[in-house]
Amino acid sequence: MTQQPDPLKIKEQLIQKYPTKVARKRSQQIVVNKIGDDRVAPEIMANVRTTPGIITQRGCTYAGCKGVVLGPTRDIVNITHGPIGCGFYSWLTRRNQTRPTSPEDHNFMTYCFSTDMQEDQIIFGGEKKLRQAIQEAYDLFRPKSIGVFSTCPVGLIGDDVHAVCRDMKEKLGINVFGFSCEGYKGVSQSAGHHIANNQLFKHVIGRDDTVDPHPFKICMLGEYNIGGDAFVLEDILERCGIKLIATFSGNSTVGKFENAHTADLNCVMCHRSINYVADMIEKKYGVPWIKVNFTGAESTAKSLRKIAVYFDNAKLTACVEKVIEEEMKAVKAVRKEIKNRCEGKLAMLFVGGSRAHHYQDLFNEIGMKTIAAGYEFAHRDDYEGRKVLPNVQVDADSRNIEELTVGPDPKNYRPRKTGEQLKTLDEKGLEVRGYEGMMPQMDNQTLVIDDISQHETEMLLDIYKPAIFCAGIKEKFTVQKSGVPCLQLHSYDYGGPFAGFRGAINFYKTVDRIINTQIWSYIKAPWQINGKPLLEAELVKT
Ligand code: CFM
Repeated sequence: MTQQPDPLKIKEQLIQKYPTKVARKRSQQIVVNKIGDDRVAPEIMANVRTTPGIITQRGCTYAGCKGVVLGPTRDIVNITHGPIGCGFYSWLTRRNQTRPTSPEDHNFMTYCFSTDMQEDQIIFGGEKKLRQAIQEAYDLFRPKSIGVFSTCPVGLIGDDVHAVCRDMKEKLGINVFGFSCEGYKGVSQSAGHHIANNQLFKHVIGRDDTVDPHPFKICMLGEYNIGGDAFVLEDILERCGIKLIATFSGNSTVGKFENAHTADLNCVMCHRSINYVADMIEKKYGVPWIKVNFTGAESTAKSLRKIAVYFDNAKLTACVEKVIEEEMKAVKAVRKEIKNRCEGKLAMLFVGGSRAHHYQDLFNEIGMKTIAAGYEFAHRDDYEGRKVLPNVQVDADSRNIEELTVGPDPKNYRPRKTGEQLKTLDEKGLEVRGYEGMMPQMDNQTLVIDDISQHETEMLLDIYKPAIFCAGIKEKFTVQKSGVPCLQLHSYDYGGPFAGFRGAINFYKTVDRIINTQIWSYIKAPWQINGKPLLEAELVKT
């Protein structure tokens, strides 16, 4: 690998053109990584408002609530209460896949439901139209549950969606509940995750107490089945002999959420979007949670082993080891070949609130180095680890969002492990309720950038000329115009799955194809490279 430029100097370059106040703020969100022996990361500013005028990658609170957390659930009718512009996004374009188990199984994910608010409702209120929309959806589809999602104007005019939902729940006899997830409510989609978590906990989880007799029951939290990831994981877990009670919320149903509290362990994939549910289930029902990562073959093996250690059963452990051994054979064969072509190349990842971390494992596996990474909307704990939580300032965002007070359920609180047992598990490396965050796992002298701007993106591309840049559809084409391939880690560009062992193989091959194609050398026209035209005409006078 060639010598890299001094990251501190690059940081200065990135903020050079900003007005002083903006530069001061951005300089706290751009950090040169330095992890000491104590594994403590330098402090980064995160989860703060983007300065107006800066082109951000972020989305809105409604996107985080409706699109991310509830959207992937197939049997709930999700109604967007708002103008039709927001309604377009009630159509799930995020590539969450789902597989109904029978023809009777509901699947509403391909539909758009919107109240289509007009001027009339903005002036005189939209509650009546919302009531009609819920009734109409019920008459047409007979769903078991209906969710109502508030967009910005709903908050501005003050419609009481919760009161309407309460009435309609009583009238229709099905579960109807609302979300005050107006787009402006937080600084990003992260606020929407929290709101979604709260309402799922209040209105859904715990409604079905049926306990499956299976001895190894888990829930998967924060796996949204993008590009079929959840299908791969379901297959692995089944072969290992682990029972999946519910996934939040990929390839899942409201019925499964209702029963989630009966599992014996919660495995958290995406910490950012669903750690609240994990915490609340533990407090109310006594189910501990561990952080897992099924992105990367090694990480998948490690996560499966963590689950086996938790249940501490010889048969389960043997089964898990057998599956890992079988799968790793194919992984290693492909990896060896691809590593030859990818080793030492540079990657940058600026994605969401967990993938910028998780996908570094996959790049490591083929010998690529992550030189710069950052989240769009994660919080300090996702960067520096959960141990910073007591020191995280309650910011404007968090103050806006209700913090539920949860205590043990009088009937269903059953601690699955004693405090002593949890301590022993911790010592075995399970990190119960722990998440180390992205920075301690990155090399020193790499750049960690929160809420990266388009300007900074362009500068980074120019300075480092990485082999690959991972981001989303909004960034993709500007990145590629600079001659650097951009892999979308939100929707996988119609590729994937990338989870588990099979997904890892798929990812290695995808990256190999993207970065080793000749096409990136043709971005510039020949005359742009040589500085002079290929053909010259002369005026010939006769
Ligand atoms: Fe979690 Fe997600 Fe992500 Fe996220 Fe997202 Fe997503 Fe993402 Mo796009 S829940 S934080 S809000 S892993 S939609 S499935 S890919 S930004 S990194």
